[in-house]
Amino acid sequence: MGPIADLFPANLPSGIVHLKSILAKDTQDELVRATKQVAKIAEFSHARTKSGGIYSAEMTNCGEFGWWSDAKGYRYTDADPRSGQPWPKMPKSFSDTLTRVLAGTDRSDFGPDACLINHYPDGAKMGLHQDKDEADFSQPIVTLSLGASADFLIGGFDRSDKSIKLLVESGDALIMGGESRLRFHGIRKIYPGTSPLSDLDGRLSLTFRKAT
Ligand SMILES: O=C(O)CCC(=O)C(=O)O
Repeated sequence: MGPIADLFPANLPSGIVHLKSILAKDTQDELVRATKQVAKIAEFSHARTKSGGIYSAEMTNCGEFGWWSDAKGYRYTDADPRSGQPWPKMPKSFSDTLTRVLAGTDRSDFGPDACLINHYPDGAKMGLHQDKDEADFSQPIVTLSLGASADFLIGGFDRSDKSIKLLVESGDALIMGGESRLRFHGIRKIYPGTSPLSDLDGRLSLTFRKAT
């Protein structure tokens, strides 16, 4: 674990906690390795939006449930809609790391059953959206960032509300919960060539959720 001096930076909206440099380099490398194992079973692909567009980030999932999007809409499924096979199990390194990251926060009891993994090649982004396909909005979304740095946008509760940008870097964690659980958010841009991890081009976000 890294320094804790920046654990609670000022002026983030209530319910958003940015844990800067919380993951040691060898932990980040292990999470990348585990992600590659997941992707051998459920490969990354560019999901379709409900309206027929295509996400520029590639996605896959692990855990009991996975989030997916296609012509049928946005939803959690217990099997990969592309193959009909169950999503790969959540790697132990994912759950162990999450437990360590959340120890000492008021979210130490968070028990996700899903992890949506986004891979952003250079140039990819994610438009402002709300995460609202989960059953219980009292449960947070916790994201671990790996690889290239990115501008994470935090908006309001209407898409048109002003957003602020937060630089997220490899080894950071971000908790979105409480009053901020349903804020619009997205990824404005990836900073090409900034991944400190030799086995990762672009950016990975491991987004832990409680789907049910
Ligand atoms: O990549 C990120 O940090 C954000 C991902 C995101 O907003 C999502 O998966 O809903």
